[in-house]
Amino acid sequence: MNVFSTVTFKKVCALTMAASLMVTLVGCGDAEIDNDEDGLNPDDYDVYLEIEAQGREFIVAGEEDDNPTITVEEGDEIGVDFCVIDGNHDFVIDELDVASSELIDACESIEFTADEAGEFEYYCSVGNHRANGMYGAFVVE
Ligand SMILES: [Cu+2]
Repeated sequence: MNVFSTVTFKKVCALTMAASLMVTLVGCGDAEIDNDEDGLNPDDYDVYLEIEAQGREFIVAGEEDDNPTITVEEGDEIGVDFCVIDGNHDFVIDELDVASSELIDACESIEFTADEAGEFEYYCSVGNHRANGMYGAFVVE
């Protein structure tokens, strides 16, 4: 059963790479994600993000730095495939009413609209993760 799930995830990942060009190998790692979801279709969103949580870092596909600043435009429809690789984490942006489940070795798809301009923070609300640096800027222009 796990093997089937893993294969399914990798197929989806490969299609996503072909479709978006935004995705780096970071998003398609060797992590054994127990992923029953197919993930989102990047074409359905103004901005599609593949984000992994690992240690105290958010790794955004296509970005060199960990916990990078993410910039979108007001009104953008945002799709996020969020996967927790290591530990237990979530993905939260208070001002935009975004809050994933707290996940362990799992993925969750998140959809929201950037309906308010400003400089916000995405972060992990688990334990003291945010205080230990698990956050980045989320800018809506
Ligand atoms: Cu965390």
